[in-house]
Amino acid sequence: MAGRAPAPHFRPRSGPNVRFGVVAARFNEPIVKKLVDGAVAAFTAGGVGAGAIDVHWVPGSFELPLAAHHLAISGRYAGIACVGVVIRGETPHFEHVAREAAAGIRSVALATGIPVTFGLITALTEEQAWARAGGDVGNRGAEAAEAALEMVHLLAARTFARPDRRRTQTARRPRRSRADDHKR
Ligand code: DLZ
Repeated sequence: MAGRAPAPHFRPRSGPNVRFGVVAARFNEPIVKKLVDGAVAAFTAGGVGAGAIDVHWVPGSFELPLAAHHLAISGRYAGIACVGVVIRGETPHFEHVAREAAAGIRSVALATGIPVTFGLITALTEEQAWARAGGDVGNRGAEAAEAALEMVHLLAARTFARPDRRRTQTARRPRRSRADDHKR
């Protein structure tokens, strides 16, 4: 099953000075470069200024979460797209790399509250990877950038930023009044 990403329901636009980061893993570099190009193009199409997109390279996909974490806590970035290519080798090593990259990226997003998105290709062959790096099956880097833009927009929306005060208050335990003290 070739999973082409669904078209976004809407394409949120970002301010030109709102910064976004791309963290790219150098392993399988020629393919990853296509993901970086896709991510940068998607951010630019979303209104992000070319000077407001920083690309940071790390050795491999295993290193993506740590770099993303540093960028996320720097306070410089509204969102971060992680891109990399993990291709199955002769040993299960690639499974560890892919699993740790995915879990790590998820943890960074949850721990920091910054949208950190998953633009990794995990493929059985190089051919499959090329197909997902701007070939027949889309561009995972562009999809990660679009997801970051959408999440930044969503989290900035009033309903997310400011929870309904009434619901918060009714959820609290009622305060005991002085009258209650006299009853005891
Ligand atoms: C070691 C390794 C292997 C076998 N395969 C990949 C891969 O397919 N894609 C990738 O991005 N990185 C791979 N790596 C490198 C690891 O991600 C990591 O850089 C090293 O294990 C050093 O921590």
